[in-house]
Amino acid sequence: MAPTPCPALHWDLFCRVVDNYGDIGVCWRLAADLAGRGHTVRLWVDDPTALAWIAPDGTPRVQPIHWTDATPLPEPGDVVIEAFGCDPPAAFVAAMAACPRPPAWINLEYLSAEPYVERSHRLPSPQASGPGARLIKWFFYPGFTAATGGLLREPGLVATQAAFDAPRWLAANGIAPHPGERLVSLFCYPGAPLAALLGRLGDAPTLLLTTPGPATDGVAGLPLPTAVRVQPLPWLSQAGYDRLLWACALNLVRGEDSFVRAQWAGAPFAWHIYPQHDGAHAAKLDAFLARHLQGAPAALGAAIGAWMRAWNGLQPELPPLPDLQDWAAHTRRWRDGLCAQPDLTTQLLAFVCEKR
Ligand code: TRH
Repeated sequence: MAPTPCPALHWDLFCRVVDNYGDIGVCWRLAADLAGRGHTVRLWVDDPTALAWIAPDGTPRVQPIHWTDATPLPEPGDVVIEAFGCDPPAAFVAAMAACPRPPAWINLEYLSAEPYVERSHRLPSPQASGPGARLIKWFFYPGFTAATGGLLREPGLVATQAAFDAPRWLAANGIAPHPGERLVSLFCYPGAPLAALLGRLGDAPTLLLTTPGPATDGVAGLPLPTAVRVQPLPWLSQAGYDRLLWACALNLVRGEDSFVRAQWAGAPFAWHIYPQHDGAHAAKLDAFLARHLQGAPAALGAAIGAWMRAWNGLQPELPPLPDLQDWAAHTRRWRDGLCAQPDLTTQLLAFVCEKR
């Protein structure tokens, strides 16, 4: 049966910046994607600072709202998304409950390839008490399989990337690789084995493009192999960062949103996973690797897996880089498989239309 077309809806998307930029990065992607499909979005964010570089020009139909305890609360829209379990204000939830037709209420969760995601996706959480008593909050999980909510992938992404003029974009952004130099982007947390990375990159002429923060700070002062040059970058807009990923031969990414965007870029990537004190990130990385490397030639799969585990300090020594051409071919196959699945926003729209 064809999915019911969803009318243009009014969305309230709540985001708390816990740390770094992934919370607001994911929420901005979702808000912009919804707006691109004709919906209007109020993006409530407790710390909008990063929007100044993530989305310097904003986008039509997305209204960022600096969310503080004093922010006046309007009537809820048609859909309320709380990102990563950040509770909307109690008075807002009470207003939702008082609506003749309450908004669909969705908790958009973190991305993981672990099996609990398929079990938990689309589960209801009936509210037994509190301001939202009798409302149902629904869990919506991004993921890599058909039994999950999929990944954010705005319409037109593949075509835009295919038409991308890398040399022109690089020149416009002051990035001038020498002839024969490969480009590598670096976005990581503190603690990445950067000295070992530089050593491994030294096997071929490389221009390493470092992002602000731990990447640029961590590389500064380290001895460089003769084949490696380093260029620190300013913060780019999200659209600019995407293009950086499209232009590079290898992308070292982190967190959630840059990790997903590297997969759409289709170039070899390594994920620096957000480290958790209880060590839970190791299982999360391994769950991703198991899925991602399924179907890769055995030696290549083992090499990519070992490299990513070592990049995350989960095995002692950073091995030589896997062959970048073979790695690229595998990454493109993986991307094509993901592209065959419906994207997260499409699935979210169908879910909302079903539940309203
Ligand atoms: O910044 P991150 O590490 O974010 C998060 C948070 O740590 C969060 O608490 C954690 O739970 C989550 O990861 C898993 O990495 P991420 O998700 O890649 O977010 C970075 C965002 O910044 C992403 O939207 C891309 C964007 N970005 C730019 O727009 N320009 C840039 O120049 C760079 C380097 C990134």
